[in-house]
Amino acid sequence: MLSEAELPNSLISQSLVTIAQQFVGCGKVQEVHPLGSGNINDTYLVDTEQQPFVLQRINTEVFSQPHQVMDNLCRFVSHARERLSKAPLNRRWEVPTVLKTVDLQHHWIDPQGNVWRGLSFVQGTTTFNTIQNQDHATEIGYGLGCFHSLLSDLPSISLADTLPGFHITPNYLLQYDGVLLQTSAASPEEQYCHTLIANHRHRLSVLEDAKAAGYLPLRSIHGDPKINNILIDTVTGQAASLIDLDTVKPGLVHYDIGDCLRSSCNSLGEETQQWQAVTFDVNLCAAVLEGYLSSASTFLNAVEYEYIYDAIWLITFELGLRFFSDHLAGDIYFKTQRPNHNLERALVQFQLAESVNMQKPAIQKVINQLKAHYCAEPGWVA
Ligand code: GN1
Ligand code: MG
Repeated sequence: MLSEAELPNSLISQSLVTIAQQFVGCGKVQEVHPLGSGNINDTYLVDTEQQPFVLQRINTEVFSQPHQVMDNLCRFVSHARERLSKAPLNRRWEVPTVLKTVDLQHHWIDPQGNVWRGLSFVQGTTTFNTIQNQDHATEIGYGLGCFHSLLSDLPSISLADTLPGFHITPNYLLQYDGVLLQTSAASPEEQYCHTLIANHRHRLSVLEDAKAAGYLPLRSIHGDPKINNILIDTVTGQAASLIDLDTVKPGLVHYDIGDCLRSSCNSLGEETQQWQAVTFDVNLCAAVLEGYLSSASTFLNAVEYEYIYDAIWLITFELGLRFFSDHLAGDIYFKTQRPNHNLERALVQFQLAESVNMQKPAIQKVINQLKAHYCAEPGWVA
């Protein structure tokens, strides 16, 4: 049988229409277009006679238990809906709907074993790969804070761990060490990455150590709240929803805070090829954190504030390490568009982490000021 890459485009879109039809029953699917720029799943927008919807093929190489991914997603959706119906927000906030198949299932398995799901498309919204301005930054932060706050009373134990090891930085270091044993001569850029990892490897367990010591609680988190997963209302400019809910599972809110800040405070974006020009913008960081805490201060405890700086540096560095290890391993995890793509992405994240490192006093000052304003509990020093 031909793989998808070998099929003519007309046949691919024909089979996508057939797959999409599983989620619309008697309504007719008109067209299916690729959507977004995800590195893991395949995502499409489906035009139908009625509402458009989002069709996704779950990457089962990454998510080996797709049923659990869907169970977590459904649990999140019903919990967030209930919260919003009991205590409505005074602004727009959308929780996507999981579409049922014609057989009333929350996913569909095609004859090749691919797992597909349908989700509602949130109308009147857009996303950005790079930050637009300070107001956008505040809304990005608010969106994450709102999401965390809706999940703050969903015990993390009620969600399955659908991606063991995700954001456990010491595990990524072990994987890097394993790949390193099998690699030969390094280019100057690769050598630069190796040196950075050697310089910082002693710092990579900071969040896991704090978790193991009981300082930081496991919560229900998003896992991947990067800038382009936060939908912005096209009229008001306000955050309206978080999408890409595969990694909703137990974790530290710090993974999310770090991921949100590393993706929104780098004005050149994570796909830039000018890695040496990448910097971390502290003013944007202040705006994102202000927006975040305006919603998240209701549940965030004093100790959690103490690890925000560490999270910003660590999750940035961690993504550099993940991209670099994948480059060394032959690009087996993240989708790539060109040779050395994962190396370029790694350099961007490592440069960003260096910029965070150099600006530690300024970033910590922002966090301290926000803590003084938002945190009611007494101080605590880690
Ligand atoms: C992956 O597929 P996408 O783009 O939503 C990755 C994230 C990374 C991100 C970097 C499950 O997310 O952790 O931060 O790429 N998701 C997974 O762009 O590994
Ligand atoms: Mg994702």
